[in-house]
Amino acid sequence: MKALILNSGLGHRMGVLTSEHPKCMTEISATETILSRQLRLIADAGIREVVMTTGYFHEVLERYCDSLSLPLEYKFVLNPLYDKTNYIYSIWCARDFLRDDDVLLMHGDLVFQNTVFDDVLSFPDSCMTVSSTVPLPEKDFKAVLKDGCISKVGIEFFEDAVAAQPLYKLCKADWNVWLDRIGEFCESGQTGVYAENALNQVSAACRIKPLDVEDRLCAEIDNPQDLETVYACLKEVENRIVYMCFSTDFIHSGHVAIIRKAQRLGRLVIGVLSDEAIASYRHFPMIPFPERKSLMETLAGVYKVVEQKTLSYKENLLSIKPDYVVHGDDWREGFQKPVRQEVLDVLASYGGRLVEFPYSNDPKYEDIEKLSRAKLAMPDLRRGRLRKLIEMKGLVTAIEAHSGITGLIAEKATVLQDGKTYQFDAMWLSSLCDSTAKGKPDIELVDMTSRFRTVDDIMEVTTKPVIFDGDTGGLAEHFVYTVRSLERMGVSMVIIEDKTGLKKNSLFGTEVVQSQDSTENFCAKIAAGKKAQKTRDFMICARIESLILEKGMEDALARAFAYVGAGADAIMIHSRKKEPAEVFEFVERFRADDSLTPIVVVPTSYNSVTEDELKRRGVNVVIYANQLMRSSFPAMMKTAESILSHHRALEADEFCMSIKDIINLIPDA
Ligand code: SPV
Ligand code: MG
Repeated sequence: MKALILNSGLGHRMGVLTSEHPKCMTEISATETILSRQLRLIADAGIREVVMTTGYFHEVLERYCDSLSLPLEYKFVLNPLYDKTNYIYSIWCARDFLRDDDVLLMHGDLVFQNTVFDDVLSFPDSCMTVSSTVPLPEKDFKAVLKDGCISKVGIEFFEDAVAAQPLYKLCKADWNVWLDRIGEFCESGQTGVYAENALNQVSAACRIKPLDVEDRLCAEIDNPQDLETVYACLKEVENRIVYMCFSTDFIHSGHVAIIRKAQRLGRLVIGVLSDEAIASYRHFPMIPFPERKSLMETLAGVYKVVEQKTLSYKENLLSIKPDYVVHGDDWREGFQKPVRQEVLDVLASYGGRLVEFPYSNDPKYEDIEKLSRAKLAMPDLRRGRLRKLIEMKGLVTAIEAHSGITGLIAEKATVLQDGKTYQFDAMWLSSLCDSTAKGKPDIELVDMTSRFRTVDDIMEVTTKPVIFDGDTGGLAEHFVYTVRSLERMGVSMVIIEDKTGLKKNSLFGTEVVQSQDSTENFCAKIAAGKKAQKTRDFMICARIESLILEKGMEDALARAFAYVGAGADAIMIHSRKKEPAEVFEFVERFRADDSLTPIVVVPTSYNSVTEDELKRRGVNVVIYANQLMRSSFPAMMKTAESILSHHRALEADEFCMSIKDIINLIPDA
């Protein structure tokens, strides 16, 4: 496509402003003239060839264009009769450069918004800009519409007309028809009329469609008053604030494209989603917030970068009050739909607008995303993430997983509530559930090789950190090998309980014979484990069974401090009481002396306590230790009984997930 800019006229009505240069060189902002703005937009759009008709001050004009140093090739065509003819003749003078391509035609005194220009360029057919909202001008162009096309353009038409501005995109075939008629006019001496007079005779063959710019800026500057209006309007347009939010770890060309589009609407403020918000909505960010913020700050044309603390835009929108929010149209459906609705509601409350661009789901971008997810699953990256999450969130939640499929539930389950998303942060490799899944009692009967196999099954399909239930840890001489193996696999934390001999599940309490290890022995086991580990990331958590075994609070606390002294990275206090009182007391007293060591709890029996309450009291990790297993068993039993009683599977179908959903749950490799 070529641009054709008509600059042969002088613009007498501009007075002294055009005493030394043509009208197109009039300043319309602190940094731009009408012409420099047009040329910059043309160059930014990737158009290279500009045909410019000249007349008054043609040498000044040519020098000025060169001085702008834009990546454009100019063909200046001087209309030798510039003071006696209209631009119809200037076009005719330039005809040899204008036949072989689509043409973007504009008058040299036209100022338009970026987005108007974008819409003209992306219009699929030949078009002319019109406005259905601007009142019909007395002395300027109006277009008469017929059958969805422009049938006449001129200043004398008022019926069935809309205000029109001489900014056209003309497809080659349409343009050649018009150009031929321009030639006929000029050859018959009609050089003092508008080029549109020729168009009006061939409009049925040209089929130029109206492009309604409504109230966006697209105006000619004819006199100093127009200039003042455009000056103010441009300033307002360019000061508009545009808001976009990013959660990405990396910037690909799709992001850059949408950023460029957003920048054309005004000053771009980018919200960068906080680490915590990303971790609870998608996956742990590969790159921490300060780095992601700097990345955005380095992008050309970004006005400001701010933190967005939640998936909800509300807080930032109410404080920034952007004129526009820009987003891909992919959030109209699915998980982010309510977030979008909230954005629309907030924008409506103060008159802002949502602009959605088509979402590009280029497989190339999906591959990059997949690659980044795959990295999250790698042992070295996964292992340290639990510690980071504890530091970042204060309280992390883990749900039990005992197979690949339950791992996927732990990985994917998401709830959106009050503009926030909730997911589990980590997975708990429960000995109870791992044993139960194999139909075996929780007595350290399932050996480590088999337990590691479960870890591997889960890790293969997930990215979240794993907390391993190490039971008693066995002999210290064996425990050191367990630590090394878990660490190598990318497990983040092993929890070992201070019991000895034949271990039984803690929820039996004193109903069965269970013996607690001596503090000294257990400390030695912790110390041996700490010495064996190779990385700083891996955590050994000491689980205190004193309350389960009714040995009293003092014993629990004394052991807790001793275990921390032996090197434990965290303490788990277990209780099987219906109420959390003893756990609260333990936490309060432990925290009085130790404000740092993470505390882990398993609220299975005292399950009415909320995460908020536990966090407030100083707990750092909440493990939902067996709920997936316990809920799956009755569901499966019900299905089995239904099939048995009906002698067919039809009635059980309503309890079952569809095959399609189950297939979708399993990711492709
Ligand atoms: C497990 O889940 O295996 C545990 C926690 O050790 S509990 O069952 O509560 O003892
Ligand atoms: Mg266990």
